[in-house]
Amino acid sequence: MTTDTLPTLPAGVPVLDIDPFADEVLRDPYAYHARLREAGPVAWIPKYGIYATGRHEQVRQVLNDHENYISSAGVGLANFNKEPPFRPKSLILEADPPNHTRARTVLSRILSPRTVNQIRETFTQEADALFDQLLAASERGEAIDGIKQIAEVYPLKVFPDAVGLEPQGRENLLVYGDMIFNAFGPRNELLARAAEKVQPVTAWIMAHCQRAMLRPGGFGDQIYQAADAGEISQEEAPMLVRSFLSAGVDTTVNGIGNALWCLAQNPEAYARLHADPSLARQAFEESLRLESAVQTFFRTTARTVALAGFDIPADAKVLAVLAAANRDERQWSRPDRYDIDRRPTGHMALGSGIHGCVGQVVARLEGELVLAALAKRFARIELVGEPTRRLNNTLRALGTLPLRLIPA
Ligand code: 4IA
Repeated sequence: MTTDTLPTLPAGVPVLDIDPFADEVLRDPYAYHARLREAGPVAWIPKYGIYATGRHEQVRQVLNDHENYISSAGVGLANFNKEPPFRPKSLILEADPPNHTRARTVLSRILSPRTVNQIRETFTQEADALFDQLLAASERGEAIDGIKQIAEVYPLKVFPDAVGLEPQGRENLLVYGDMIFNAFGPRNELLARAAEKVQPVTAWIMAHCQRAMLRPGGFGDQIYQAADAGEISQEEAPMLVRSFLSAGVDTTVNGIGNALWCLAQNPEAYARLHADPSLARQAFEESLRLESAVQTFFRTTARTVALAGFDIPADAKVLAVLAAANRDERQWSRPDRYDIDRRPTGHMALGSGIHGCVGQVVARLEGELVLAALAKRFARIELVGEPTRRLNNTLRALGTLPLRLIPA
């Protein structure tokens, strides 16, 4: 029968006896994703007392129903109705309308398509400068690490520059991101190890959310301008800068790293991209679908809600496996294939609905420019060693990607 601690399991919901956050599952999640989709439109995971969904239709439904599936109780495993958040809640991610709407309005104006027109030239020059340098190294016959030397350096340069951060100390952003994305999962070893490193880093992050640390005119300063205009309060401004620093780096680092990995494993796709670098945007988009940097997100039910005919009780945690939806055979033909001629519209890698990635125009710009700069200079890219993984409760992340870039 029911207990006080475990949520009630509604009759008929298939049970999936697996730990989605175990090392071996995180290392190779796709067999688990297939089991989750096969189990049914929604499944119960006893280890954590949560529901999980991995089919495209239901993931989409959950993410597009923000009244029944709320974010203010946290978008990780922790239920903020029952335990305090590990850091003050994000004003945009961990919020529902109407509070969410105010924050979202400010951030979406700062990260608008108009902004992209303004930053595009600088972002392009930075990509060209990086790949000119990599071309010189390749001509000397040097192998490179695609993670350290491409996927990390580029976003760590262009995005904090645009936010208006000083150059020193940016490596803190990666440590902070690693912790935040682990903290959406359970309190396992991964989180414990990330949390060890984080105290001085959190202090650094919060200090750099202050207006005096932000270049006038940058994205960060524009948040303070919105506070000056009365759209948000002065206390909310540093918290929204924190959202830039939380969500804007690790995501694009791993998005770009995973795209490089897709291309390194698929020489025919790379050859097509090299022949026509205008495919860069599509190639990046398809890698978002196939190797989604943000693999999962939780929602919390606001009331009893019917999902695919099953009643999910109020205040239950529902795991939306974005990466499983992105390989659902009900939605995609040959879902496990990296096909840069596919138009993967409707993938869930950037979320969907009112919480869909607010920085997506900037994220896509970075991905496109990196792949285009690469494709223009190099005829082939070759894996010259086993890539290693950096396990994280939420992110699909490589630690190293040994590559040889062969000049055109
Ligand atoms: C925030 C989902 C992920 C990209 C994300 C992480 C942190 C925040 C927003 C989004 O701190 O607001």
